[in-house]
Amino acid sequence: MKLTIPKICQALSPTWCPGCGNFAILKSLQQAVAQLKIAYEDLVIVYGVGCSGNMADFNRVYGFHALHGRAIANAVGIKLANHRLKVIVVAGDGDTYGEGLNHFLSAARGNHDITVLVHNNQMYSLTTGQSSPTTDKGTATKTTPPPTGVIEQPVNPLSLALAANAGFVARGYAGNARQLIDLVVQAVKHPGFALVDIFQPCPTFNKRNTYQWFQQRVYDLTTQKHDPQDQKAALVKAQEQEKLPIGLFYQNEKSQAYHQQLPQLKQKTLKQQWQARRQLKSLLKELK
Ligand SMILES: Cc1ncc(C[n+]2csc(CCOP(=O)(O)OP(=O)(O)O)c2C)c(N)n1
Ligand code: SF4
Ligand SMILES: [Mg+2]
Repeated sequence: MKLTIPKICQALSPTWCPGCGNFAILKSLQQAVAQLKIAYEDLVIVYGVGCSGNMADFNRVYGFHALHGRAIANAVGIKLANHRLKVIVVAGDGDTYGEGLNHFLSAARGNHDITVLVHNNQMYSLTTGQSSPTTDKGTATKTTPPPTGVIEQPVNPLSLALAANAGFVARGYAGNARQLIDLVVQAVKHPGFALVDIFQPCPTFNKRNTYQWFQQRVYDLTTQKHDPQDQKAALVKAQEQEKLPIGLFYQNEKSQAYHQQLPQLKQKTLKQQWQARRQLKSLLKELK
């Protein structure tokens, strides 16, 4: 059974605040999954903990709501257990670039075949607005009060991913759903680690990076002569700060995923091999 929009849509309505960028990301992901014509049993979405991760309640697909900062680790495990599955991660900037940063870099280095969608609202929003690793320097938050606001420089997710040799690096924007759908489709098709960092306005706690703020700064990379196969050019684009490019920064067309390099997984998935060798009864006997 192929996943279609009516099949994916959960009866529960999202509980996000009015105007939250998560609505557009949810709809874009659902559209992308429908376009990809993935079978119900072939998709798993792993969610982080956060407003973003609450999407677990709004998609009717196989899913796993991981611990905060451990969405990517769980996704890698699921992919290695059954590499025939498409595995998508939905997590926040805090989850991915804070608590989960080591897993993010490791999965990129390993070229694990997962698609990571980061709802980057530059804030820990579910816990009511503390600064995250992507909060702009100088921003006043509950944990970084005036007069200084955030003292640290923000991390640059795209530069980090490129430095770790991620094979697919893109940036989307909740205010451009058409482009976002396309980026998610391309990311899921990419054989290897794929990052789509998504600018996600949080009107409740991030009063700085608003829709209006982004509208004045974002521009589509395809309007410039950018070659997505040029990793160095992608690094330069990722460093731009006055204007903010959105689109596909880099794609390694020769990407070979982690599981494709394991001879043990050529014929059968790990799950199939496990079932063949160990029956539950004998396992239980062993544990007695
Ligand atoms: C290990 C751990 N640390 C902290 C928390 C508390 N916590 C829950 S959600 C959250 C912030 C989530 O921020 P982000 O990942 O950016 O998601 P958002 O809510 O912004 O979508 C924090 C700190 C937790 N649940 N587990
Ligand atoms: S707090 Fe921010 S991120 Fe969370 S639901 Fe509300 S607007 Fe969205
Ligand atoms: Mg966040």
